[in-house]
Amino acid sequence: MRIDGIVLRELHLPLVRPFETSFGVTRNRRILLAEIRSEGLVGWGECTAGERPHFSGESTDTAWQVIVNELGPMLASATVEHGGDCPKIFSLVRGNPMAKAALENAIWDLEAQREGVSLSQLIGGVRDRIPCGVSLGIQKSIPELMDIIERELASGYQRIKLKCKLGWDVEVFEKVRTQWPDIMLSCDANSAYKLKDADHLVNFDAFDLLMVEQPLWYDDFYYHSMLQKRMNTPICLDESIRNRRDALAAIEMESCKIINIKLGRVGGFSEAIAVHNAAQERGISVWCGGMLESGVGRAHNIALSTLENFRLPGDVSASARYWSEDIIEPEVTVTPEGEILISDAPGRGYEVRTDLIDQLTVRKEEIRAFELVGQR
Ligand code: OSB
Ligand code: MG
Repeated sequence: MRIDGIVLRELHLPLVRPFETSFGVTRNRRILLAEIRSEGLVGWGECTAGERPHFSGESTDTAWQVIVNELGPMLASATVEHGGDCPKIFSLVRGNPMAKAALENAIWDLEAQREGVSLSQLIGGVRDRIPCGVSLGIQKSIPELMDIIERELASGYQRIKLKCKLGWDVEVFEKVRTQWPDIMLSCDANSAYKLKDADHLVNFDAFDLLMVEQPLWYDDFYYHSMLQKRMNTPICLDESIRNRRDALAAIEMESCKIINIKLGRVGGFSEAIAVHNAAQERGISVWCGGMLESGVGRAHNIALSTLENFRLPGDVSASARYWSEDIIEPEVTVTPEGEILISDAPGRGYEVRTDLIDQLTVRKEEIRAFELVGQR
């Protein structure tokens, strides 16, 4: 495909309510969108880096720098036919998976449009609907959390995930389980605990949790495998899994029984599919995580979730849970059964509202091929 233009934008989008994890509170998102034009088509990708480098080493600002100065010019200077060509094109740049995914996923979107198929069909998706869960941040009080859970269950969501940390864990699980003995319940620590907390973590086993996500260090497999030997609750890894090799190591070491796949964290669709396949071949279920995405990233998460081994409800939920107005049309909605229905329109399946994006844009840069700026 001929690349006719790459534009990077930063948008400011306030969340409808703050989202608190063990590493901090997010109130406003700074979202990077990559727009790639090719032969009359437009592909979109979202960079899922956080505002601060707290979930991973990337942030909105590091990603902006790496896309504008490195990855964007590389892509604009390359011959590209498929989304799957991108990892090789970007291979000189180490790390920075969320920056890479923003561009790679826009190419996958373009490729699907060029082939006249949905992104789900292009990647070999097998579902016409996906099961949805919600990720609930740490709240001011347990009664406030209980009200939120009641509302989310009434909307149909199939699984409730509670963010947790020391002081917001067993007491909370206890109350929630007493009220709702049978719901699918899980928790996510975002690395809030250390191995010395193992005796405490073993108490989680009393609450029939579907999983505990990333209890220990963000870059660890070894201590998670030690912990898994002591706990019945399945460990799910999120932060630790950067690519297929990590998934293989974690599975081999029995560091986890479930893997959360995030497109940004693994660098885009190519690696996400590779992690999915590696896990499937070894009988390890996966599900699709979220990073408080706008509609563009959400559309990609939805397509990814249609692959066969996405067997558990993801953190992929309705636009209205995050935004007063999303930047896609239609917005993402969830059925009373807690499912998102998959569009079979070509590409990402949701129109991008360029007028609204223009209003929300705070910076914008047209990216040039290396030869045009006389670099390298
Ligand atoms: O660990 O899954 C996580 C949000 C930001 C950073 C990390 C995580 C999350 C979530 C939110 O859990 C999931 C969502 O997008 O709703
Ligand atoms: Mg997580």
